[in-house]
Amino acid sequence: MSQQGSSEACESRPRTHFVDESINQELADHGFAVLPNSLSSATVEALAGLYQGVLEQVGRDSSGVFLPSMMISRLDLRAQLWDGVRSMLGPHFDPLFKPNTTTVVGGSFVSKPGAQNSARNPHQDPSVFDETREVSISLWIPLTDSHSANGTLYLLPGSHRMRNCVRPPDVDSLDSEVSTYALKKSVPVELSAGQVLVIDGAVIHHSPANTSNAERVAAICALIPPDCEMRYARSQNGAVAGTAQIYNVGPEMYRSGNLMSPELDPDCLVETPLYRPASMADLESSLSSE
Ligand SMILES: O=C(O)CCC(=O)C(=O)O
Repeated sequence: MSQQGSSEACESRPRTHFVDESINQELADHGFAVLPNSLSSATVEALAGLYQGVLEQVGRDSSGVFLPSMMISRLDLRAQLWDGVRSMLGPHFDPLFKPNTTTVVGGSFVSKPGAQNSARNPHQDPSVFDETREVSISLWIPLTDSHSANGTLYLLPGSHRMRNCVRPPDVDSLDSEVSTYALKKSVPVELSAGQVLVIDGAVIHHSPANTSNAERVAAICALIPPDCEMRYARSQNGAVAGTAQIYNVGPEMYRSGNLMSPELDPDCLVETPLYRPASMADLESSLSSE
């Protein structure tokens, strides 16, 4: 998933629920981890087939920009991708978590065409869970080998500890100094097709332009932590800083709802925290707190 925002500090960081404690520790330390086992080539092909099938229906975009399938306007096709990823990857990933904790809820795809304007700027993912209670993680799985030349992901280790837990999707959660720092200091994660990167949605990440002549597609697997509702953080009319409105919306909105200008039920408003862009002071304290 993609976009941004920033906020009031969360008090302490919860932990993830992998059976393998070394993955929980790596996520706590760095904000990302590569899983020891890859998906089979048959599963990678099936995921690629699912995505291509939908692309054939919506038509190819020739703008050259980075494209998240969450922005596809045909909501039925978005739901098809969401459900397809869930049915293919749920049986594979659910058993990696302790019983009754984290499960696969759905998924989407991101495509980076071979084009100069395909870079994705440093960002944190929008907050879709209460991050004061649970870590929000997703899986990023390239369907072709992913390396610096075709715009693999770069991540800034330790930046997930900034504790800016409220990040509306339409507002940049990082100030420009933090973004510039992230562009210089983030580390590339080069992966073979089917390798699985777990990302804490709060870790700063970006991807440079794809300078190869082949499209780089990745599947994103959305996970739901235990006893968590999916939320939507509405910014204060797009202001850089302000008071957010947090609504419990449930997974259906992310599966097939209008994410650009959602109609939100006032009865589902759960809190109204402050948000603001993270500064270098926030980042420095995050990087120094182990
Ligand atoms: O796939 C990429 O290049 C970037 C993906 C990403 O940052 C996101 O979806 O939040």
